[in-house]
Amino acid sequence: SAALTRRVACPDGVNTATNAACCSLFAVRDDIQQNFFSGGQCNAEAHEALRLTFHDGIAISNKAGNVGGADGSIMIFADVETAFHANIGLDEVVAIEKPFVDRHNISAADFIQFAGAVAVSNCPGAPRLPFFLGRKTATSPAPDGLVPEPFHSVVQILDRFADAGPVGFEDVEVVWALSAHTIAAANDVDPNLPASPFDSTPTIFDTQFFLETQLRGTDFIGKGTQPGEVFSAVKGVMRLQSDHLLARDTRTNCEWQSFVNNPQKLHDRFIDAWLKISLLGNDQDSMIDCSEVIPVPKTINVQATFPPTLSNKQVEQACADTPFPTLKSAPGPATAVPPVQRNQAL
Ligand code: HEB
Ligand code: CA
Repeated sequence: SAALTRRVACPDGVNTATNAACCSLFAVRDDIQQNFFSGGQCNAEAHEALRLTFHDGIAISNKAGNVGGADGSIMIFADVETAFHANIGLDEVVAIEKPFVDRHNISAADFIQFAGAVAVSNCPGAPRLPFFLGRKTATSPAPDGLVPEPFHSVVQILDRFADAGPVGFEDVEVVWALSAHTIAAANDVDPNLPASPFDSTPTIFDTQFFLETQLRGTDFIGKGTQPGEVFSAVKGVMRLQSDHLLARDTRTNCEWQSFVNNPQKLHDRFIDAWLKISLLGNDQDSMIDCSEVIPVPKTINVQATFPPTLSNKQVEQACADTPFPTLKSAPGPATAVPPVQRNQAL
């Protein structure tokens, strides 16, 4: 639109912002892009920064009076929270992020969500996530047991999300949030195989995750099953039991399938679900919209495709209302998807 918005010049002499409070975020952004995400990559660190937004945010319970949420507790009380089983591996990303918090004028709570939004912007095809500034700071660690595990049942997972905050998450919103697993890998599910991606395109924010989890699983990525791991359909890809079950459960299967080859829906709904996670325990109306500081992601123009040698024949149709979309198969023989790369300098 051509609406005129009055902008303020930032003290850095380079940037302008709609709210002066957002000015300090430009330097934070440039620092993490350079020194955390290897020059704006959708690498392992970017994935971990996104996972951290979820594990800080979701740790709030309506049953327990809605204390916590996106309050930085996972960093402020890292010794307590990164020892929780569900937070396995997050000690590393917390340790990497901490010095950035220390050298900028930003709270741990805001930094975690800001870094996650910037991280996602590095993944081609991603939506530009909104960022609001001004979270409350944790005064105590979150209790254990609030972060879902891959070996939990669908009922356990949906109940946990429904209990997160005064409003909670509807079943479909859980599916929306799981779009995050399109840019994700597991380091600790099978400790012998770190960086095992959840779809064939872990550096691209596409709909392959929703497609590939609906295919008949044929093998483990490694030597055998780990708690929370099931057969995957693609060599080199790991499938979580939780994703497998949500793709098939009657409460969630049609929503799951609806994302296949629908990048517009993927964008719109992930923005909704992630924003809600990023604000858990906080009041959006009293916060400042600094979304303009988040970089604009590269766009992609791809059709969802079955991985080589696979087709509609391997779909385990779960949604009873709508047939699975008819899609092409990628050409060539089946090749193993490589592990996700990390920033060697960190
Ligand atoms: Fe997630 C990863 C689980 C949700 C984001 N996950 C992951 C893993 C697991 C999980 C197990 C692996 C780890 C390791 O490392 O080993 N999730 C899960 C569950 C759930 C989830 C159970 C519920 C259902 N996520 C989620 C959400 C989000 C996420 C919601 C956001 C939003 N994740 C994530 C990411 C990742 C993950 C990003 C990747 C990381 C890396 O790569 O490192
Ligand atoms: Ca992907």
